[in-house]
Amino acid sequence: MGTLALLPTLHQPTDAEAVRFGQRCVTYRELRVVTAALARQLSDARRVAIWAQPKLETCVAIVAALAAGVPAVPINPRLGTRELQHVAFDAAPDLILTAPDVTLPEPLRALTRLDVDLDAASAPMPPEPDPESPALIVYTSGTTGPPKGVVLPRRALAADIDALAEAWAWTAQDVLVHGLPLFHVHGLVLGVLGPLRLGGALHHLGSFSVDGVARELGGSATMLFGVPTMYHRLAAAAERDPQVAAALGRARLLISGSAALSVADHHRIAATTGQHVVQRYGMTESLITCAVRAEGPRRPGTVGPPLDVVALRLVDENGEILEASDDNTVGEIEVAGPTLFLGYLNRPDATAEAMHDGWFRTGDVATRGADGHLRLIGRRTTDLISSGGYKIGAGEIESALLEHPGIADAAVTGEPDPDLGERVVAWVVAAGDSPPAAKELADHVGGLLAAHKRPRVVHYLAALPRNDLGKVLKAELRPDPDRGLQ
Ligand code: MLC
Ligand code: AMP
Repeated sequence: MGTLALLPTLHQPTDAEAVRFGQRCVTYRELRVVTAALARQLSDARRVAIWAQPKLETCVAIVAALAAGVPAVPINPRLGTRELQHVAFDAAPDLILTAPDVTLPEPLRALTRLDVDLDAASAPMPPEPDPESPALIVYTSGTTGPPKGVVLPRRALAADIDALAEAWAWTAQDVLVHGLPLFHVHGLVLGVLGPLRLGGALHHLGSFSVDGVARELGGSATMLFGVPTMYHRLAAAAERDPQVAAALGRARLLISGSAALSVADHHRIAATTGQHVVQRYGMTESLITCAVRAEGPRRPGTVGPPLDVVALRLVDENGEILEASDDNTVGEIEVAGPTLFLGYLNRPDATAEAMHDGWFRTGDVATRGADGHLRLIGRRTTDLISSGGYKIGAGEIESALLEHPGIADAAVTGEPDPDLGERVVAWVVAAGDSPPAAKELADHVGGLLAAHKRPRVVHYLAALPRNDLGKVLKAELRPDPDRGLQ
């Protein structure tokens, strides 16, 4: 098999450990056997959904779909009814792959189900699919409307993992630990396909815990991936418990992404463990585009320079390219290169809006230092809320709130939260005299959408401030002392 394979390790498997979830693990040789057998069962499918619980079966299902060349749609098992209906309709998978003993929710029951069998017998590996063919469809929130399916080709996954391997000297000798979900780029592309492409091992925690991280880094794990909320919790734990600090101190690299790691948490971790957390920046559509290098300077608050294969520029509001490297001039990040997606599924309009002349508009604004390191300042629009590493579209929650009969008008914003980075805040105008309680509204949103999208705070107003065009002026939202907050 040539070097063009996405997962070369499956074509020349060894008895080295590939993926471990607690007591359950597979070697590369075992992974090849089960994935080749499952891939044969997928050969007629046009697209498959994967019920992406944090389990070994999910990793096997993803690898099998990749081996078969069938685009895989990982599904967050905590999605609400509205999101499940949307994904099932939009992605229209022929099959859903799941671990055995799972009860699928109603919106997915009409799909043909295939349970992942870890005891399957050997079969030949299908031929390597075209590098330009779609590999994954990952749903991500925009500012308005339901999440969009980001279609990622095989070459983007391969190019990104290889560039990160170069940046972090990441090799088959590394054992990665994380407790990230398996339906987003961070946990899935970097966290599962990364080690598998490079021939190293993944120890997945099932769900994130400080104790799990400390246990693994105190053992054979060499690298940790996490979102800032996780590092915030690790920083506090390392201050309380010298054993946690010692375990973190042993890591080769601690890597943070998906949201901004605060300078304060960077310093807290450095003070107790001696480790300077490495940040990297990216998006579902572009994969990871910037990273602090393992051997380079680690300035807190920066996400490093662009990866070697990524073209990156800062532009002003008129689209003029900014050449400044003064850590001060602010521009929107645009990226180009082999790590980019193919487009949004069924949304040529949204794809055309996001792309121009081969450049992807990220919507993130940043400055650049003399050393080429980027510092993220925020987003061009405030309608994306960054909570615990998840991106939450304000428009989606506003629509859900308006579906409640007791709500006449609604706006959603984010406000700072020490643990999650930002928390969801709803501003509502009641339809009648007795406004629905905050808990009722949170439950209502949590039923339609994933639980992490529920408003944590609800402000009741007489009317929302709007401009002449009827657009809500979110910067002017203020609590109404007569109506209050819940
Ligand atoms: C969980 N909850 C959240 C939340 N996560 N609420 C708001 N925002 C979040 N992010 C709620 C649950 O609904 C639940 O509510 C309660 O918190 C406890 O649930 P839990 O699962 O025990 O939560 P916890 O362990 O606290 O989760 C925090 C977390 C998690 C940081 C471990 O949010 C997480 O795994 N985040 C990772 C997100 C991620 O992978 N992003 C990558 C996107 S890819 P209740 O009321 O029911 O108790 C990307 C590209 C890139 O962005 O650059 O990487
Ligand atoms: P998603 O589209 O869900 O993949 O989320 C991508 C968004 O996460 C980016 O547009 C950024 O706003 C944010 N993000 C990712 N990494 C970082 C980081 N290291 N620092 C700040 N924001 C980040």
